Amino acid sequence: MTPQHDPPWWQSAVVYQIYPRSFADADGDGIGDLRGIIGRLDHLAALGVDVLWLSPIYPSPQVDNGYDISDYRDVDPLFGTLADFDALLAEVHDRGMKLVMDLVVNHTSDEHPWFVESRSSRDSPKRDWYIWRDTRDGAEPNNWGSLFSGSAWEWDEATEQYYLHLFDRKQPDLNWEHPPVRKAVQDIMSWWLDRGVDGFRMDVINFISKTSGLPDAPAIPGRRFVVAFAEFADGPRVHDYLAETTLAVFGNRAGDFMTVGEMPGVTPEQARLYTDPERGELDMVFQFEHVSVDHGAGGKFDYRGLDLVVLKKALHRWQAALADTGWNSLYWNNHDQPRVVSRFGDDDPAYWAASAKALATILHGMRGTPFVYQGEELGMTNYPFRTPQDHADLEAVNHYDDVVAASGDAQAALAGLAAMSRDNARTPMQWDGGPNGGFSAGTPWLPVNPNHTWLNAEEQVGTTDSVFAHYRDLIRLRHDLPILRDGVFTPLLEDDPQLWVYTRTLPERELLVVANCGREPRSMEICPDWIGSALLLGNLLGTPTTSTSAILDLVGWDARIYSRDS
Ligand code: TEU
Repeated sequence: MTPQHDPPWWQSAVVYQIYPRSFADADGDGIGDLRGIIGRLDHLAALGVDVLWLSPIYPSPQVDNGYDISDYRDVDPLFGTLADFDALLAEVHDRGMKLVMDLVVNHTSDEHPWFVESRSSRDSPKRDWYIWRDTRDGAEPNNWGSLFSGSAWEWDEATEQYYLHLFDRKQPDLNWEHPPVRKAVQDIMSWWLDRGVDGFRMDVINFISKTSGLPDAPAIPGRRFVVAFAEFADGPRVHDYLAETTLAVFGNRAGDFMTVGEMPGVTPEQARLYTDPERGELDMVFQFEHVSVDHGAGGKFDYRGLDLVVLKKALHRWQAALADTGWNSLYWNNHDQPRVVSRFGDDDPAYWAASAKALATILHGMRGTPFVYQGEELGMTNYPFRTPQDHADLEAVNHYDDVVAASGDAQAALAGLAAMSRDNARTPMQWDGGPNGGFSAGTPWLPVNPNHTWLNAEEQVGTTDSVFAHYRDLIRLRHDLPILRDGVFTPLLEDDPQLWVYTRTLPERELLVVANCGREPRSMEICPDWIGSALLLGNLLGTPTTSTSAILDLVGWDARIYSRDS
């Protein structure tokens, strides 16, 4: 039997996120599917990842690409069948990997039978499953805005009340205060665990408890609706709900599984509570501070570019906050974020590979569980979006329509979308240089990035100095070196606008991670203890295998991990 105090398995694991719609299309309809994933599992085994997280595959009207679920216990025919799912799970387990599901239970689709029943009449037994309110002075019940533009309330003509939707109007929020809702969620989770899955990524799970009375958010001049994070994120009963769910679903088997809660707006103080193992809520959370550093005052599409010091401090704050209690997730990318090599790196062909590897080195050297989003291991870049019609995502389309309706600057809006649109992450996986990048024999639902002719898996897997090889090496280090799990994180040169430097320390060993986050060469003085230490991993060919002097000369986007016994 494993002693209780052993570190949980997911602290030395690396997770890989699959966005099924864009990963691999086996049936040629232009949309990825479960059979497609099965056909590409060897790519993931070669990369060495431990856990696969599948973005939603459940039946859905697909207004938000499956984050609007109409049946929690089946597979959307777009992606296959439950039998395909069972086959996928078996193949994943055969390769020694695990699989976690995306659980979207802050809201359902408005086409879910629960909501259909709920809206059928004010007396419906399911009325209280959602959040219904009367008008206030003939208008919306409060000033909350949807994260996808406009009001967070939708008027229901038939029953003459509004329902709350923090996202699209086709994503009504569930009422977690109503005990049968919580029981229904637990039953869904148990159903998937019985099928053999290894855990859950829980969508916007810090939004499930709203401030009682649903008060107005402080007004913002010039805005009718306000995205009221303070009123719905980390609300009064969220910790109770999570502890109750975890206990009911996992009981004393929690250690076998992995849970990660997606939490826009979460503070480090809250995250310590969510991830304190003593409290039995979640294993880790996705925080958003480091992926919000380039947002201007007008929001994410008011993109203002990168300040490296701000980015460093955001991530360092989280390293410090969860050093003693709780656990960090580490991510640059997911299906909601632009591609990191274009965003914080340099996707000019001269620096593309080095900067993709440097950013990977920085993230994977930190304390926490790293997440790799599909295509990140190849250094996939943002898409060259130009016209409004290029965008498929409802967030982008709504934003553009809002700007045009307000007769704002449409050109600036397009530039913001090009930099920040979620579609940047959602273009198909680039498997090879052939038609549609090897993603589909049909017409892909979003175009494949034209750079697939040279940026693709076939070029990189098996090539020693590829971005893929670098990710594979980082993942191997994570498995081999307990210091990457346990070592104390200490930032250095925090105010340097170009160098990213930190150490990881255990009593017997120390790692030094250095990265030059820019094109210009930089020299850096290291303390004498580090002279003669071994290069564990570098991102450029020809870096000397030991640090021979007190000065490290770093070329553009040079990144290195040194190791020494202490
Ligand atoms: O995202 C939650 C969320 O608030 C953001 O990531 C959001 O998508 C974006 O940043 C708005 O600017 C989760 C899912 O990851 C996302 O795909 C869904 O659209 C959303 O919840 C609703 O389920």
